[in-house]
Amino acid sequence: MDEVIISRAIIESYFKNLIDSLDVDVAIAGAGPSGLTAAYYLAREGIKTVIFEKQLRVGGGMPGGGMMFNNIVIQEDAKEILDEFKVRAKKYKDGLYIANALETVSALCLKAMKAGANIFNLISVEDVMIRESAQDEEIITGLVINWSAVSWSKLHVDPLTVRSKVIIDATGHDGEVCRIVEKKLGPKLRTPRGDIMGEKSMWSEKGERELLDNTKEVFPGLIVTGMAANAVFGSPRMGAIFGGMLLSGKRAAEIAIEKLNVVKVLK
Ligand code: 48H
Repeated sequence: MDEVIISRAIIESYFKNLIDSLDVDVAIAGAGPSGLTAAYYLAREGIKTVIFEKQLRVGGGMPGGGMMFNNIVIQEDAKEILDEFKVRAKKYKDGLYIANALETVSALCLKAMKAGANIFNLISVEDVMIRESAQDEEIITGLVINWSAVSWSKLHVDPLTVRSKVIIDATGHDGEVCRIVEKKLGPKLRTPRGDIMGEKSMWSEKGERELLDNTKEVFPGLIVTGMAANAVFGSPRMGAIFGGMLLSGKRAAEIAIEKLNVVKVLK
């Protein structure tokens, strides 16, 4: 057992994967529940999909459940997504199910990767790549990425770039990709004011209801999903009910597929 061969195996295979992910169909920022769900439904259709996750671990806010009690609540509408991921869920009351947060995150991650999505942890999205279309419309054509350790250590290190036909912002409460677009290009988001409207206080029913409408192309080439969608469009937070995140991730995948002109209906 040669330590150098172990090192070579890791480095060679990692960089082969990374190089393979420099030009993709869909690049997703954030491996929380919405990003992982989107990645699964895209990869399942043979669409080349990559996720860049800032943190060491995947799952975003899901492993924490509610106030660190690591169970999550899922409503009836999203139960079929749990079934698709083979997550065990117990009926709690009419229309509400309870599932283990860690089991759910593990299933989302495993199924997304087995479907063919690449996930890179410890890589942050710090900017986007912009081009002009034939109609002089600004369009996002890629993500600018860097090791998370660079920003955490406040180092001045230039980033690298990934080209993608469609980008999905699944960065949660902060809506980081949309925030970057707003900062660099001005108030040009497809919100009523053009800027980020800001997340509103807790109202589970309204937050979940508005989430699917908020999941949309918010700038040419950029789809927003999950908590980021509610933050961008000024809808409420909803606490530890996660059905909307799964449904929103699936919806983001459907929109991306429409944009990629692959005419397929997701089951
Ligand atoms: C790469 C990044 C970057 C970046 C952040 O927060 P998440 O879990 O997001 P969602 O929308 O899938 O799920 C939201 C849910 O977890 C939640 O917070 C709920 C339901 N809250 C309700 C309430 O009332 O509070 O995951 C986002 C992921 C995280 O893993 C981040 O580390 C990652 O995105 N991320 N990755 N580049 N610039 N910014």
